[in-house]
Amino acid sequence: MFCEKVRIVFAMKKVPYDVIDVRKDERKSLLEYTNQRKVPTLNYNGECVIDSTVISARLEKDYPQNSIYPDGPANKGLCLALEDWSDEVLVHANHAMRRADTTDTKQKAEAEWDAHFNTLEQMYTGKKFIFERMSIADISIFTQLHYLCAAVKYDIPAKYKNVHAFMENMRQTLKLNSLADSFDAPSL
Ligand SMILES: N[C@@H](CCC(=O)N[C@@H](CS)C(=O)NCC(=O)O)C(=O)O
Repeated sequence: MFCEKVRIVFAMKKVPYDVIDVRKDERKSLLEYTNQRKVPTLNYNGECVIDSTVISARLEKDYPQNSIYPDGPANKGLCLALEDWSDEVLVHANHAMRRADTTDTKQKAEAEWDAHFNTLEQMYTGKKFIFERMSIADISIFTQLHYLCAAVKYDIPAKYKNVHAFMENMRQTLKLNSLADSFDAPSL
């Protein structure tokens, strides 16, 4: 999900990049290059940049067109807080759902997601995006929900109409044929 988040930012900025799939050498090359195991890691013309939030901010600095942040410092702060909430809190709910292998753990994971769906349902009431245009907050939230649908294969309950409308809107904005597709468009 964090690599997908960064791929969307690259596409928005229309910046070309190469992908090195570190699964192929069990992350040996990644460990050698960065001394840590997490992806995404960006070799940015020789500069090592780790973490999707840091990579996104780094790209924004050099490529401010199609900004990933809303206008104004107050909304930018809120946007960064929501990005962090999605990356740190929704990801936990995804891991819980992915690992759930008993009725009890499945129920607990569903309850955790229900609380987040209720939050998101309110957040997206009458809105395509949280701020005036698609921001890194929407992208982070989308990548977590997309992973839940496409990888964990969990169907978001139909009663969360705003969440469904948001996903459909993001699918169209990102030019995905279906929500099961992964994002690999070179530019948006
Ligand atoms: N906060 C980081 C999270 C990155 C992360 O958790 N990456 C996972 C894959 S999605 C990973 O590489 N885990 C491997 C490990 O921790 O060994 C970000 O936004 O980039």
